[in-house]
Amino acid sequence: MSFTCNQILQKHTDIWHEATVHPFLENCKSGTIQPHQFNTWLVQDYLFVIDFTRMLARVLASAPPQHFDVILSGLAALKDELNWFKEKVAERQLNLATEKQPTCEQYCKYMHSLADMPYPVQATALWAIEFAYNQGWQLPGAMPAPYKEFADRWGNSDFTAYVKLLEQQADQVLQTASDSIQNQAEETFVKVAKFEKDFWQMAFNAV
Ligand code: HMH
Repeated sequence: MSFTCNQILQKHTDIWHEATVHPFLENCKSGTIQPHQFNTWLVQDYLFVIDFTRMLARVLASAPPQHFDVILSGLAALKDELNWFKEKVAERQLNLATEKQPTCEQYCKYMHSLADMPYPVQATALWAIEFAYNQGWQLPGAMPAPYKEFADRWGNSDFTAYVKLLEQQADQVLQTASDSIQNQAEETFVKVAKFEKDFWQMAFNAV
């Protein structure tokens, strides 16, 4: 029997809920997040996205050619996203020389380690990472300025469609993967969900 992404998700709805519903996002929605907390998240996420871009490049290198189109569209979107992050950081006069907090550091190392895993595991991780932000920013509903811009970036319908394509690609390769690879994909999903939960929490560790 083979798993699909949705079946993996249905086995782990508790941790997925924690990955996608968090006081950080609720406080953005209510406008009560403190600017320094938001800025802490912003800088850590910019540092994360730099390493995530490298991960996506490695996923491309492992992918079958039929999957290139979707992954290349993701890389093109990241070109725009990295420039946007740079603007947001400049507008807010944030210091990019900031070190990664331990959660961000561990998450980036984990993304690096995925390169040694079979492609179905990498495809599942990629879907889970993007789906966490898609749902996280979408579930609270319309956010006030200046957070609306952030919610729209990952909650918009084009991004939702991209995440759906990532799910289809992962499902396609999971279908013919060995039991052991499918189990690795499930473990990876749980690991990503835990990192995502902890990532939101970093905003509240501000100095
Ligand atoms: C922590 N997970 C984290 N940051 C992001 N920007 C995404 C996922 C989606 O790209």
